[in-house]
Amino acid sequence: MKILDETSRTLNEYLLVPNLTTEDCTPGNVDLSAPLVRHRLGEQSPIRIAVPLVSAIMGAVSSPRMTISLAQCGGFGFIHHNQPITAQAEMVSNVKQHKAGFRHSDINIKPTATLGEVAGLLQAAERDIAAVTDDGTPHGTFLGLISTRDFHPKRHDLNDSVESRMQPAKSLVVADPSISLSHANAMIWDHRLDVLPVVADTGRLESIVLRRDYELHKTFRNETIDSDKRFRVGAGVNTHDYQERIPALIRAGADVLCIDSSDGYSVWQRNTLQYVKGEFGDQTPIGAGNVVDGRAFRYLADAGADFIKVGIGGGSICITRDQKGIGRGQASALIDVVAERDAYAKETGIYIPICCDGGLLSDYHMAIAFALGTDFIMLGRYFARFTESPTKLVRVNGQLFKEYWGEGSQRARNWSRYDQGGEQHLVFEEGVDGYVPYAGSLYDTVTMTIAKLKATMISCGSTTLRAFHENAVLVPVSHQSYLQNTAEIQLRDRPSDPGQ
Ligand code: MZP
Repeated sequence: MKILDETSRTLNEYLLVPNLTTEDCTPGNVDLSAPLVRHRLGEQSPIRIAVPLVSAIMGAVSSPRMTISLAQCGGFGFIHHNQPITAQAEMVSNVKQHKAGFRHSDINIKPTATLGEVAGLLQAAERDIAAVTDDGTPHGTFLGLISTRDFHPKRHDLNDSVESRMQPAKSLVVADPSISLSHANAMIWDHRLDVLPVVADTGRLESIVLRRDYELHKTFRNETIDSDKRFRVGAGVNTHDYQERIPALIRAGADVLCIDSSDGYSVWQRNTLQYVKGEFGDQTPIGAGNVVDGRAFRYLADAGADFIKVGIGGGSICITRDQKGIGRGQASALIDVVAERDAYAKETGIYIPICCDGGLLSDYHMAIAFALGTDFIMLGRYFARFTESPTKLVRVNGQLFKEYWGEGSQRARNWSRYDQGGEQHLVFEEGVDGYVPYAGSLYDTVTMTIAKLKATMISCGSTTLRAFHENAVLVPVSHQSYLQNTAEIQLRDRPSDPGQ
């Protein structure tokens, strides 16, 4: 028996102390790009992501739609493996069939439709925006535009009619369809518009260009998409059927694989890594995990892992700590693994990125994780809240929620993630099945999260994640100051009492 000489700490238990902010520390100068896979020190990782956020390998999170939307924001998604091999391969090839670039709207809706009907149409067509015409056809007079942003539960009643939400047509510029996209976007900027309808000579509505697409286009930076403008996509795998699953995923176009297990410090992960390296060389990068200490990091690094995920028991839907007494506070786990990653890089000249997975309950926890040295972050609950996640939107007591369940719950029964080496079923649960408050489209919230991360880095005098990690000054938070902060948040959230 050995007892570590430390207290297991969560990300919640740290705050950042500002450093000097200099003239070059502006949001425009902050570079959030991160390496995704191993590389030699001093060289660039062969795969980088523009925004260091990746979606969890979970059935309630990473659908093709989520993966594409996240890639459009500069992040990266992993299609889950708790499904037959052909179904997962189909999802991967679905993502690869989409070409990155500007998305146009071709849905036309009658102005008499209710917002609920429009929401249904948009969801079915996997679109965010639709045009409203007077007779509901592309030939009708163009009246306005409606987007999924209008369905944000806090802002609008679902029973409002489209007409009451339409933007006045005079605020829109109508352009000839032969104009180039760059010209269209220049017009959007000049006229300070969010959208630009493109209309054919016949007066028929052809397409719509969104300002947001233009902004997202600028964040692609070639790291998130390879030369044929296809989105990059990841896929989860397990340590059981990998000899059949992995070749099928590679054929379907998966760019990166990740062995998905609640406890990655096992000979089964080493065998899977060695199979991939033996069969496919360095052609197909593969991550491993999850681990919570330096020993496990080194074991998987030596076995060939291209990145390593950190975190056991910290997931918002996870009850592994209660069921098995296994885990470690996410901050303590990161500090240990980051130290081993850096020591490994110094010894071998090979840098293996690490991914902080779970235990991130708010945006500032992400900033703490980057300050502690994670290269990128995997999120489940955060992404499950959005329109783009594959789960049902439900109304409970007048409020909208999305379903969200753990892979170790009875609902997912992902036995290959929690397998104890016995029969192929879950003996006991390690995850819960619940709901998360609906938060509208991914784009708005991710944009906000990015802005917060940049603001934190600016306060800490850093314009790159590496500099942020090297310069960060952190301080542990006392229990008393944690309680005071929580009380202040509750005070801010309480509606003011008119009687006082
Ligand atoms: P979170 O972002 O919801 O806090 O955590 C997501 C992470 O929790 C996943 O990436 C995965 O590592 C982990 N997870 C998924 N299912 C379970 C479970 O059922 C779980 N226990 O812990």
